[in-house]
Amino acid sequence: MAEGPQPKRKREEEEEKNGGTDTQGGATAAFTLSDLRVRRVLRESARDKIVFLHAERIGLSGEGTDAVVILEKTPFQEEKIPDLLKKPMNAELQMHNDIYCTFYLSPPPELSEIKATVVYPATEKHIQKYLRQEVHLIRETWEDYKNITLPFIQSQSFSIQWVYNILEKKAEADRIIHENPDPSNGFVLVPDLKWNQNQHKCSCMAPGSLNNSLGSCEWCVRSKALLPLSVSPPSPPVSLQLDDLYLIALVHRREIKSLRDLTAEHLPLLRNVLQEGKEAIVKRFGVSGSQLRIYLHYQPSYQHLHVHFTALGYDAPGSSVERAHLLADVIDNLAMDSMYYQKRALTFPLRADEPLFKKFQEAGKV
Ligand code: M7G
Repeated sequence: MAEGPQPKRKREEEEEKNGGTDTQGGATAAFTLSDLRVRRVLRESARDKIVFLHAERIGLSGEGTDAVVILEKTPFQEEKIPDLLKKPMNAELQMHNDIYCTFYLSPPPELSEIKATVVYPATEKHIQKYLRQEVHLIRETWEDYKNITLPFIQSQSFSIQWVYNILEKKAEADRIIHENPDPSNGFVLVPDLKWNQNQHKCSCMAPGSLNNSLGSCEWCVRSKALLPLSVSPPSPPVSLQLDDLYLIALVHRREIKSLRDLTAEHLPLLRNVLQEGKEAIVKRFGVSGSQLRIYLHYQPSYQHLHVHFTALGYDAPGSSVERAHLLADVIDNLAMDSMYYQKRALTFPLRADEPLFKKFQEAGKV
């Protein structure tokens, strides 16, 4: 179970509400992974080869500051697979029976990458987000939204400073795939934090990539140059990891929190996200619109309207029926009835010890 909130966490929660302190307007103060000490495992999945850790960084005064560290074994890269068998390494035979045998390999570092995502400083809410817990489905009517959910998210939601940093080009500016700068109907499309995208090595280790005189592959150079959509970049080299392709469109408008705020007034914006998002992804990554799952979460963790774009073949976290709403369906629903999302009940999962779940319990709704 989670430990009780500490005074330090209280302070962090305040900072969270105010948009953060040292994270405002850009990157967090520099630190290295080795500065972090593991406190406990929050959750792990043998199937997904991922572990969520509650860690802390000890400051000069000896006081620890919480962090969440997510360690994830990265997907195989097709062109490196032959090396896995060829390169000298320990290959320990564990079992041999007739035509079946199992080996355990200890590959060299370049063939055994792990992606580490760090949230630092992390609030109690971040720690709770990743802690394994019992989950319940809530059926929220519009009245429940107004009386229970809305007051709660207005007082408690995650900081969305990272979103503003992207929109204002203070962070991740070099990762932007597409932007429509219109303040009402525009958005920014960037790779999501969850995409194991860092597989394509520039300068350029990718066999089959197009080396130019700078020693970087042509795809890399051209994609970094943020070519206008009218100019097609060459096909990505084989090393680009597209199986778990995951991008996110963040709208420029700041007052739209979630699906619940949408009306027909937002149709031009939503249609731009759907159309331009698909066009940008096919041009940049060669993945067509019919191979993309394009959806909104309800409830989102971050209350600033955003749309998820994932590879259809990728079983992305949060893409199941109790959380994902296809953007094309949302557009059709709003075109039929402008007040659709202010009328209907919406279902979403909540963890048993989330404060919002307790509010629904207190109101006798679960
Ligand atoms: P959500 O539906 O609000 O919540 O989606 P979820 O995290 O429970 O899915 C927010 C999305 O934004 C998620 O897919 C996150 O992985 C992604 N995301 C979160 N952060 C803090 C960042 C970030 O700093 N940069 C980028 N590029 N994506 C982020």
